[in-house]
Amino acid sequence: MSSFNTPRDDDLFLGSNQGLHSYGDLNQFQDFFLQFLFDFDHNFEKPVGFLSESSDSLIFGIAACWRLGIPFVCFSDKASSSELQQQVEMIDPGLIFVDDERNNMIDHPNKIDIYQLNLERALNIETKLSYQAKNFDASTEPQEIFGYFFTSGTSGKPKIVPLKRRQMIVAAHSSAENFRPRMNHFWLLCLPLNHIGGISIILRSLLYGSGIFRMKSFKPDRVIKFLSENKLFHAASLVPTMLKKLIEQKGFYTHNQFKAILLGGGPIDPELVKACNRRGIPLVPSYGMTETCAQIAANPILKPSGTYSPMRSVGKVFHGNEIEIRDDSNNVLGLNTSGTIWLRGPQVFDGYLNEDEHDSEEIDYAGWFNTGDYGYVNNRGQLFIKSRRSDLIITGGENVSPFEVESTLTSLDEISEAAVIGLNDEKWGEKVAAVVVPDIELSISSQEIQDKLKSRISSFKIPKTIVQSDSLPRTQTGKLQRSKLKRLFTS
Ligand code: S0N
Ligand code: AMP
Ligand code: MG
Ligand code: MG
Repeated sequence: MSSFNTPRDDDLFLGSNQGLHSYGDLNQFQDFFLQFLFDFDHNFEKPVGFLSESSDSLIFGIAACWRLGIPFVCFSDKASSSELQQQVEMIDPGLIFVDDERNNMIDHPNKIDIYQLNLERALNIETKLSYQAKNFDASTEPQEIFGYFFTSGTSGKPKIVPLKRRQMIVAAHSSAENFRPRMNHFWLLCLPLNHIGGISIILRSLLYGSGIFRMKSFKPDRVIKFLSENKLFHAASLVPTMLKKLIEQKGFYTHNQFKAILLGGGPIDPELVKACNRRGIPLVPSYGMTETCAQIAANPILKPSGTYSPMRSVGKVFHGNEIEIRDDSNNVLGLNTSGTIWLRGPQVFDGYLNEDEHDSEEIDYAGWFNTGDYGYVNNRGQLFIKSRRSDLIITGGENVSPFEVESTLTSLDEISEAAVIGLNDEKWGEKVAAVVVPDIELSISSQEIQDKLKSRISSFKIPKTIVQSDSLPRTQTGKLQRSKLKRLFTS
């Protein structure tokens, strides 16, 4: 295992409303976990799967996988049964650890083994390692892949991003230049654990021997209570929707309560940055994505007293990684000129799973990755994000493919055509909205449509606004004119 700091057994690893756990507990759990995998004949060629709400057991499981060099995959606890089915079939894990609530959610043709992971039970058992487990040498031969992550492609079908250990280590190191995690100090983890933003918090802690404080879900009043009671709070990773909610609360942030908030996962409203600046809240606005192991560009900690206030920039791309801004013909553009953002370097993934490197649409022959985002770099090397080129919707930090929602809508008998877009929204940044053409003979209300979608797709993908129309705006050749859809919501 690569580590920048080696924690002692009594250093704190994880806190939550269930109590505190030390690195010694993690050592003990790791033995239990490994022996469990051997006892149940896990095929180490396949990843270990997790399907659970955020819990101490889940964090220990992920941490053990990292330390043992075993690849894992975390399924979203918000996924519908059919979404899960598709994802499990795509990735084919060796076994899946589930929580109580999700015990019966997976039905797989190859009959994957399902187990419940119970941290407390594991910590109360003394594990005797078998000969095989003792000789499982994680420190010298970890697998190259650290984990697999689902990301919503614009086309509708999710894509799988395999991230490597060496890429994650570089990413953790880049982040540490800003945050310098410390032993026995906590990083607040209230992001879900199926995305890289949440997983990165665990990784940074393991590498720096620092602690995590876990909240099952994001509740602003609980964050404030935690802050007021805890002097060892170090940092938090939040998406803009969360931070907006937090600063609306009374009593959030008194001087020097923490080092900074890492803000990412979607477009950052400059007004939000200004509001934090005014109130003295130290912030690190960042830019990153699954494919770059989380943040790949970030500002230095923005303090109101500092002279550095590039309100709209997401900062400079981290050392060792390269950026190019290109036009539609792939010509590299100069400074201050907007175009598509391409990235390359030690934090950038090598390609989607099961995608032939020779006909990858996103990665070119020289290893450059097309982010699909649009922006420019100024004379000082600071990156500015202007928009996304594709139709992907980012709502509250979750990505939604309009095509996936459209095909789910038209799969209903009552709907013959559908078009889905993102509308600007105070709370979510963007919210999912749909125009539907109902079947001539069947009628259905917006509420009924939303209800019918609930069992089919994750709730954040369900359109919050639905208008019904006789037809969709199309060109003469029948192509949908997305740019004309927004009007239908204002009239
Ligand atoms: C924002 C969150 C917490 C909102 O969820 P919550 O609290 O459940 O919402 P409610 O207000 O209680 O729900 C009301 C209704 O809204 C639906 N809903 C829930 N979430 C969304 C959403 N995102 N968009 C639209 N609607 C949503 C609910 O279902 C409910 O509906 P009904 O009442 O009908 O049931 C939650 O969405 C959340 O946790 N979001 C964050 C997701 C995330 O982790 N995003 C980041 C992904 N990107 C990355 O990981 C790469 C970038 C990155 O690494 C990073 C990101 C952030 C910070 C740091 C980094 C880093 O670089 O390290
Ligand atoms: P994901 O891989 O799901 O995390 O999505 C990453 C996408 O979020 C990026 O490709 C961007 O489109 C968007 N994004 C992340 N950070 C920012 C930011 N600071 N400003 C604008 N868009 C962002
Ligand atoms: Mg993505
Ligand atoms: Mg239909």
